[in-house]
Amino acid sequence: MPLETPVHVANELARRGYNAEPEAVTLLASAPDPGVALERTLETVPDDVVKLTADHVKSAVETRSRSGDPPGQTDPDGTADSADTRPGRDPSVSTGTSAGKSGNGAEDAPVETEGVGGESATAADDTSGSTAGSVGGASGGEPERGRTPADPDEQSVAVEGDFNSTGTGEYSDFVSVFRDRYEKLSSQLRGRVNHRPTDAIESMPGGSEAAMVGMVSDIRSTANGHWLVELEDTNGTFPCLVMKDRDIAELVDELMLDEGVAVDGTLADDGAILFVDSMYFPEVPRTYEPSTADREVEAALISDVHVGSREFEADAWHRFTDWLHTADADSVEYLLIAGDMVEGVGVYPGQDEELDIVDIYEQYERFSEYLKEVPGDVEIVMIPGNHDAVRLAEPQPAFDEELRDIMSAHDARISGNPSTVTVEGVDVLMYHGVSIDEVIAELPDDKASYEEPHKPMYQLLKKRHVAPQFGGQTRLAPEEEDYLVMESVPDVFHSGHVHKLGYGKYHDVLTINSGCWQAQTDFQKSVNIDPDVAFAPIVSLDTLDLRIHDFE
Ligand code: D5M
Ligand code: FE
Ligand code: ZN
Repeated sequence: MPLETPVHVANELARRGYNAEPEAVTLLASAPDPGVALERTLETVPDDVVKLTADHVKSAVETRSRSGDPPGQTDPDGTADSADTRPGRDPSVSTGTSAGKSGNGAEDAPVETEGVGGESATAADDTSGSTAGSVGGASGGEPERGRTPADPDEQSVAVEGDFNSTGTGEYSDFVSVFRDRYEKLSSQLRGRVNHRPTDAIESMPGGSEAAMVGMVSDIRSTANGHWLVELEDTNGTFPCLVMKDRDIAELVDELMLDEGVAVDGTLADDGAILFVDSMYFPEVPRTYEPSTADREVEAALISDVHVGSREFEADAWHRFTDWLHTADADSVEYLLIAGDMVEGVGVYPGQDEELDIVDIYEQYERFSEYLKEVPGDVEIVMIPGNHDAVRLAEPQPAFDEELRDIMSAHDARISGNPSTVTVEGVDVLMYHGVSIDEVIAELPDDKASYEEPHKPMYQLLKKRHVAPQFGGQTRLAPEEEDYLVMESVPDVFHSGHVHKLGYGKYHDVLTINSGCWQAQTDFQKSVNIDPDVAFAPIVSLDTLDLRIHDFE
């Protein structure tokens, strides 16, 4: 078998029962004849060795090391990584000049970088000399150097989100999750207004100024075209009227049921209704300053791999993992996968016909094989999505023991959906993204659409909740606490699910929807979903800049 790429080499070694350091794989793949180098190495290593090191390879193969080269650098004949001849592209995402006022939330139009979607995503390759160019392998005289493994002492990753499910689905759980949501969101809104509980407002005289914090329990338009928004707190509900000719009427478009807001205004003469003057969302404070890493290090953010689907793009995946083995990916030390590892079974009607692997466990086994192609020094974190074999209702628990065992090869960190992953000081909120469909369905196109999948995520940030609405498309499981509230502001917000790539900044929070690794399925065709396939957004953790690689 030809061994021209690190992945081929790693696979061949695995087939023969060997594990290998990434550096060893790189050395072999970059040898003049990788096949010969591999044979020679295996002949010379002691019998008890199961993990090949770079030293094993070096002592077996004559490498013509050039002086000054970093360890692991050899003098390949330029055939390394030849599998991919298509350079990735680097749209050089700016740090995104975020704007957007919060306060009364009257407007929030952060100047985000363009979403890459539809046409632009498949536009001609960029030749502007971006770093991504080296994906394509040796281009000209300079031979390509392989990956230099990360120093584990410098890496740090902590994951929060593997909650303990106590919910039983009973009424009392709904009461407690509602109370907890109210507590958490009202504490975020408290500074904005001097609010009173609904029962206190009920006993205030007509004409008084009043403010309240509540969850939206109903939105109706009146006969005159005004908006009647009913807010609920832990004491009861109160009707609030937003007049159609006021600026704030536009905010009603952004409201979703069950989200928490604050309002202030004046009570009607009979005290039975509040005329709203201002409305506030929990929001990301305008003063928010994201944290960054202390060194040059990057994280690749992906999702929706969908292994097991006939449309899973294995070749693109190989190009991605091959690239991770190159010097261009030296600083990519983390890989965060935001759900839908596999295609699953029985997820939608007629799915059987699109399955390549029909057994769910086999799907995870295959996924695990693909994961092995990722260099061993890359720390992986993954959470489930709606195609994965965990309960559908959110928050979704982490994969169970059986699935963890299947996926144990790479020692990935496995957590629930959503989770906050702190990578070298940078908080990345990972949420698969099912509620994004709902935000898009409920809000006007300019606020949320599939073409700009980061914008509905802005709405979630503004509402400080990953899945505001109960009882809609997003299935929510009541737990003692509302784990779906964003109690703290993330530095990076990462989702997938809608299979569209888009990114931008919302009040300085880098927001990314990472696309997918599955070509359009017949089912998606029938519902008009045109996916962005095989992009890898790479975040620089020290600057929060982004480069996007295209492995299609
Ligand atoms: O979701 C991929 C995308 O497809 C996401 O935006 C939801 C959409 N989708 C999934 N199922 C349906 C149905 N039944 N109708 C309409 N749109 C749908 P994924 O989670 O990968 O399936
Ligand atoms: Fe998906
Ligand atoms: Zn999904």
